[in-house]
Amino acid sequence: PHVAQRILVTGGAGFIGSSFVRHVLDRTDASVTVLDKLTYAASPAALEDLPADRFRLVVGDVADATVVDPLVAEHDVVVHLAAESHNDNALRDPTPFVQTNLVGTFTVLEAVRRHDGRLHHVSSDEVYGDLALDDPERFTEESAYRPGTPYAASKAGSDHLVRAWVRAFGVRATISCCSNNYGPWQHIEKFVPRQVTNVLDGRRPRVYGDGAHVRDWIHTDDHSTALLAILERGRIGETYLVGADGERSNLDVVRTILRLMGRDEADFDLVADRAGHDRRYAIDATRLRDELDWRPSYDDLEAGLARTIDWYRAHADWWRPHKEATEAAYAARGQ
Ligand code: NAD
Ligand code: TDX
Repeated sequence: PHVAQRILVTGGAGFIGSSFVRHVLDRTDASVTVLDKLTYAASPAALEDLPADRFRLVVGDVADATVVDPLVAEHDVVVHLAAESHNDNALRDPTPFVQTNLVGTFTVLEAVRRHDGRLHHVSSDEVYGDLALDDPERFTEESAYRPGTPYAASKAGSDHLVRAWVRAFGVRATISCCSNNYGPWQHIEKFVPRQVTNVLDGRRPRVYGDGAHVRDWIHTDDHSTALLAILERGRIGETYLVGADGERSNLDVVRTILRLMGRDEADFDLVADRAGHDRRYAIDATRLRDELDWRPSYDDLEAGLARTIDWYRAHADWWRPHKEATEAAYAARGQ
């Protein structure tokens, strides 16, 4: 497929960014520069063995205009993923969320405006708030912004900046709001890899509150193909919701993980709930499917989870050094 020749990917050393970079290099002839601060959440190992003539990593802060401006000038498109991404961390200290997610996005927008670039901004379904468990509705591009968590508010604010820059300054930008991703290279602070690595380490999975909370799961490979479709065929100024009809309760997911790993399905603990815990997210991705002809390749969450479990089993060298400290931070909050 044809996409612009030179793509700048912010946050490209993270979970979704690194998947997207590998997709671009595999499926197009574009070259990629990653700008990443290499925070605790980055996985430079996910970017090893990429073709040196088409790939480069620049270590720097997306909120630093002296770094961002010249990079944006050198590229045809910016795909902006750099963000603080974990809700529990934002409850402990929201400072870097405001700095990176808001000031960082502002910095990118100003550079794109100055150099007349094209921006794709990667956002989250959390900007729409949450739904009741029995609500027949799902989020659509027309849903009202109603963020309920400090992380979601920082992402919603970044989306508002992008929309205003499109309208007021004619910046050429698109936005996507995706549901919960799972797959390889996801930090073990997040729900699926935390529970999988708990089981691999002989710990019991830990589910917040009553566990009835619903998330709409999508494999990160499918998020990456959606981002490519939007880059190739998306309409400037539009928002696209990305989801793969994967609504499941947290209880259901943890029981599936336990079963796939050969353990008793009841072998987990209910622990202290997350403050302001959103009840349910659900995406209606009709626009993406109909307008851009996108389809997910994983339509079976159980099969996707099985492959993900195998991946974590095979990559203990990557995650195990971080396991103790990640669990200690949770334990301090009774989670
Ligand atoms: P991640 O935490 O795995 O990766 C984020 C990356 O951004 C890391 O490599 C980190 O080093 C980098 N980064 C952080 N602050 C930076 C800064 N100031 N300057 C430069 N780089 C910085 O996150 P992820 O799960 O891969 O999410 C990527 C994007 O997708 C985020 O914008 C997130 O809001 C969005 N998103 C995530 C999900 C999900 O389920 N994980 C769902 C929808 C949207
Ligand atoms: O140990 C846990 N136990 C538990 O019950 C953890 C870490 C989470 N949970 C629950 C909270 C949520 O209901 O599991 C669900 C998923 O939690 P997270 O993995 O923290 O994801 P979430 O808060 O839903 O946000 C995710 O999806 C939207 C991403 O982290 C965001 O970056 C994305 O924008």
